[in-house]
Amino acid sequence: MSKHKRVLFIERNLRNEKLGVMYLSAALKAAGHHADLVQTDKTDLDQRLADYRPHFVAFSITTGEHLFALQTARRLKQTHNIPNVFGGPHCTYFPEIALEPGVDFVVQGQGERAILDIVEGRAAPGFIKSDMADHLDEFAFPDREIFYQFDEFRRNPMKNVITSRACPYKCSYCFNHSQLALTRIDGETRQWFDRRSIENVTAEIRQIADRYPLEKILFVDDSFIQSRDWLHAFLDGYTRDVRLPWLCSLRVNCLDETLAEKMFASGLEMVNYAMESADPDVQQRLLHRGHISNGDVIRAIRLFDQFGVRARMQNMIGLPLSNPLEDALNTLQFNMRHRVIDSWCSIFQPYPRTALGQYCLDHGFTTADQLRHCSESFFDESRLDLPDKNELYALQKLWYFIIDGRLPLDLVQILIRGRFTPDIGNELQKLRFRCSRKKLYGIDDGDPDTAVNLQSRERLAPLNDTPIPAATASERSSNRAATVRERSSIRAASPDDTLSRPADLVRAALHNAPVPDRLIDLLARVEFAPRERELLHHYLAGDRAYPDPIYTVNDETGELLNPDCSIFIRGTDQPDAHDIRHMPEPHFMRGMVDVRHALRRHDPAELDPAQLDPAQERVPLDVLSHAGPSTNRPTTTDSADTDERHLNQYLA
Ligand code: B12
Ligand code: SF4
Repeated sequence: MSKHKRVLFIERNLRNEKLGVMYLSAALKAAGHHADLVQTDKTDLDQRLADYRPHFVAFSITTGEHLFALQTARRLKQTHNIPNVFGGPHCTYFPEIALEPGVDFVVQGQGERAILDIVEGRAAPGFIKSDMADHLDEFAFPDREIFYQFDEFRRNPMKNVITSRACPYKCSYCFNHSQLALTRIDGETRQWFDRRSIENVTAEIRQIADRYPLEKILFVDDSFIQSRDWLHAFLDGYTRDVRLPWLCSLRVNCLDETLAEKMFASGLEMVNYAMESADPDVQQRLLHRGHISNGDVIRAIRLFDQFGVRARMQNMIGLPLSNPLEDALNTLQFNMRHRVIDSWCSIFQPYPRTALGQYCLDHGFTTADQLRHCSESFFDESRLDLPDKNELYALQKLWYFIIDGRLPLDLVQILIRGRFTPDIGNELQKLRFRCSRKKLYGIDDGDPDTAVNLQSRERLAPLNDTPIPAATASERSSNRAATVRERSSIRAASPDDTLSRPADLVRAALHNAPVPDRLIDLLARVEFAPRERELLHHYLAGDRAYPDPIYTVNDETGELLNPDCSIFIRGTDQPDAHDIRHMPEPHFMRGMVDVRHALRRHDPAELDPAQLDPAQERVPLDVLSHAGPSTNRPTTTDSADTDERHLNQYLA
């Protein structure tokens, strides 16, 4: 039997290149083995197996992809009896996949060394934990050929590169902190973070440029600014040796003017950054993103603007709050007010083994079963038990267009109450991707669906002059008047009007809005209940249907403006923590936000001060009964241990 082994990586259908597979393929090839990749949606797997005759099949999986991988591995075990190897983020965070029937080898953590141990017969089947001992510079450059043998990946002018692994932050919805908890180095569990040398990164990019079409680099590091010193030195090296346009994700709290200017001068073209929620308390307590303030976000938006960097802000809606819609509208308003260029919105999906996933479980927002069947995509409907789920789904689908077209918030609040079928939702999602691609990457392939009536955009007042509702109100009523004149048959807001068909009402409401016609066509297919139709009539007649979201932030500092938001009540199981601002964990969010609501809905002057007395054991506002016990504990792992024991403890 040849000592050089063939490993076949199996994927269903890839839209993005996977650096993990490229790194493993490089490690295998450097040791004299062979590796290849098959996409089962595009190639007949049995034929490929017959042609390639692999010694191992391999699966690189994120959570969600594991179901297909397990099913395929089991089938191949029966039909071909080929040993399989599993690795990738899902195996790192859910190593119990090693216990699934039909699974041979499972690698937790970095796989470069482990895969060689497996194919060269040094590792026994079962669970293998990487010791993370290798420095990233020691790895061979990713084997790009395994992907670029396919034309769609090869000809893509933008290629992925990573300069670091892991991230020092601990956002509650992200898996990163559980990676930190399980990383064992030299026999001890501790935080692990590694970064490549500048020469190593630039040499890799030069090698890609020599071999493949390359116009820009997408750095896929979790956050590109982990160390300013490193980044300054990197930018010097990059400008000297590479000079290609580049894109990255970063945390805006790490950005300053000098760095922004230098990044831009070295070719930074586009950045991804996240605010997630505009409510500082949600950011800090629920999402554990305490390092970033709204003020940081506002400063960063100005810097991007100043240096002409295209920027995409990421937001998350459907959070486990008692009024997630209000939080979402508040965040939407922040995006509009600060003229975010490209705004991205996802629906929060609770992942098991994340702090926020656990929080949702502990506080009755989800069940263990729902958590296990978490979605592969964060554009699906919310899996949480939340109010206004339909509205949140519709808002996510319209988010980009609302911000890009500066739609009035009272109209938005009517539109999202329509019935958005999954079919319409998917169409809107696709349209959003096409429009955003054109706007963010400047790729205009003449797609007529993405065309926007720019004349109507010019008629709108600039957003930063005045707050949005006031700025657009008069504009809107004159637009509406024009619409009404054109349609001449409408006299007043009455259900008997010729515009009583929802489709006509929607078309009239959006008649002059700077949004693609395709969007209006899709919205015209949405069904509206009589109440919403009536509200649309009122809207067309110039009446406000909904007030603006209740709390707002200071444009300069990002702080909350509403004074009642600073009146906070204690939780019920922490007698010392009467003020939510001093509470260390996010488990009071539900109660806290409920209280805010209660306060806002009453005139604070009418509240009996006794009700707010922090000395009281309970607050006599019934909403507080939702606040649950403090059971949110981080996952911990034992330190030095055998791999099997480690797995057992992890599972326990
Ligand atoms: C770039 C990126 C993307 C890109 C590209 C995706 C891709 N598959 O490469 C895009 C934007 C498309 C994306 C989308 C998503 N992503 Co993403 N993404 C990342 C990011 C930031 C970097 C990935 C990367 O290139 N890492 C570098 C490589 C070298 O590391 P690696 O892939 O982990 O591979 C190493 C080991 O895992 C192991 N290994 C990998 N494969 C195999 C196979 C075998 C056989 C073996 C033995 C070992 C092994 O060895 C490799 C080398 O050491 C990571 C965070 C991170 N720092 O890794 C998140 C991350 C992978 N993404 C994540 C998520 C949740 C998603 C989405 C599900 C989001 C969503 N809900 O839509 C989708 C799913 C996409 C998909 N199906 O792959 C999570 C995955 C968590 C999980 N439990 O699976 C991560 C870990 C972020 C996080 N910290 O929470 N993502
Ligand atoms: S900064 Fe990004 S990668 Fe790091 S913990 Fe937060 S969400 Fe995860």
